[in-house]
Amino acid sequence: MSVHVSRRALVGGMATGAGLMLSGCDRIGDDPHFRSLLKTGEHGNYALQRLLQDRTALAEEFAPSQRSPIFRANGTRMPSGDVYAQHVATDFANWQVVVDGAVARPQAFSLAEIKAMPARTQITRHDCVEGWSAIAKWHGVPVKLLLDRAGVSPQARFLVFHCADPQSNGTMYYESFDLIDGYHPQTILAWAINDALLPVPNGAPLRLRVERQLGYKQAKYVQRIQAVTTLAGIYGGGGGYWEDAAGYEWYAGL
Ligand SMILES: Nc1nc2c(c(=O)[nH]1)N[C@H]1C(S)=C(S)[C@@H](COP(=O)(O)O)O[C@H]1N2
Ligand SMILES: [Mo]
Repeated sequence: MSVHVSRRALVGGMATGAGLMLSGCDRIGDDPHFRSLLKTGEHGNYALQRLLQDRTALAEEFAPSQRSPIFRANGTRMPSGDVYAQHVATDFANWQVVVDGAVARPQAFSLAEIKAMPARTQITRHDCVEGWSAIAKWHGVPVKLLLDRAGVSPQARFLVFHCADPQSNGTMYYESFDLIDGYHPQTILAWAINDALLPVPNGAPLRLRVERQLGYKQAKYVQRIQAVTTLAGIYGGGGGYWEDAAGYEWYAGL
């Protein structure tokens, strides 16, 4: 059994265990913080995983031969608008990633700077809730290195990834997660897939890989990382485009 499958099995098994623990352990069951976490339906999965899983564990990595013959594109395949078209025409020479919000030193990284930074390579499996998975090799800068340059404030709790593709509801695609995933060693801004520069349909010039979460968390066309203390007030407040638009789980942990 692969590590990945056993982790899923573990979550299922642990959920049952938590039920037993709740009824059997008054001290945790009475803790108001714990109770409110469990009561918040959309954060129930997150609460359980925080309690019961090692969130710093690595996602399974694969051998080059296990890669899928193609890595399809899903969602936006070409961001609309003149600004992105201009970036395509200039080979993304002027693309920047801003790191701001609850940070000591707001930064703007050029694409060239990001490509010159230490990179991580990982062959991982992408799981889309629409019912497909694919294994690919990703290469890019650990998000931790960008965060360290910016100096994330002690009060910051979440990272919001702002994308360059407008959605039909008038907002931009965005996603967010907590700092455990932000500092996770496999959380990278990838600029290459399968040894080639990231193509436009897969999020050129930079897309997120946050390997312990599902496909819709893997923000493409990333242009800003905003550290925040709360997700309230950011678009619909759900922490992501699909969370706001369709009620997807904010914590999409694998
Ligand atoms: N900016 C942006 N990021 C996005 C999306 C999108 O439409 N726009 N789609 C998401 C979904 S649902 C999936 S499954 C993956 C698809 O990545 P791919 O196009 O490289 O296969 O990107 C995610 N990130
Ligand atoms: Mo997806």
